[in-house]
Amino acid sequence: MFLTHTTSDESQTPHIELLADGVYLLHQAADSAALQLDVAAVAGQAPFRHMQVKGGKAMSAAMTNCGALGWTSSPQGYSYSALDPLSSLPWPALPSSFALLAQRCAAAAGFNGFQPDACLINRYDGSAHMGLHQDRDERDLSQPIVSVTLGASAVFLLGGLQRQGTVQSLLLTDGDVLVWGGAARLRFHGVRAPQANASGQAPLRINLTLRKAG
Ligand code: MD6
Ligand code: FE
Repeated sequence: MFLTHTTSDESQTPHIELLADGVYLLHQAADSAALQLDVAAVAGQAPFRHMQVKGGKAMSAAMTNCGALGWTSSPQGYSYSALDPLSSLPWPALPSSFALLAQRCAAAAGFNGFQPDACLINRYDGSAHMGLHQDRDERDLSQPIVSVTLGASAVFLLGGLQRQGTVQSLLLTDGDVLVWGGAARLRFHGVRAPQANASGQAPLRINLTLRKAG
């Protein structure tokens, strides 16, 4: 059963849906066009790339980062780093549009004082997807993650605290924001390949995940 409530000021706090303990969906809370311009500027400095995982396979989603820290994967494992391994330069600065949106949405979900220092940007085209995983590389797991969908829709898979077990499906559409913390912080989750839209264009979905990593 979903609980919903709205506040008196829809422009400040969009319709917020409690999906599970610690999982909040803020429908259409993000200004997608503006954020996509900022994504393009970040990608101009730190290009999207397909990172490798242990064993050497490439992830199907292309990734880049902005903020003081960036999440990276390599055959050696996962880590946050201050420098982009492609350029050995710092990651591009976190756009203020990203930080403000994340703070506002986190606060709407009850996480006051969220100060993201990292934003992983995932880009899914064609058949790109992300398998079930936990986000556990951040130092302070009391801090939430704010996740933003831009562009094509995709089915998000919400599992439990164990990899095995039932998984709920949830459609995320352009501008939707998920706030993820508390009892949900270590839940397994993943995302299916993006869905084609009515115009028949090749689907392209961008996902921002804002974190307090350090
Ligand atoms: C995605 N999202 O939506 C992938 N992680 O493309 C994630 O992996 C994710 O949405 C942690 C918290 C929220 C998320
Ligand atoms: Fe994740």
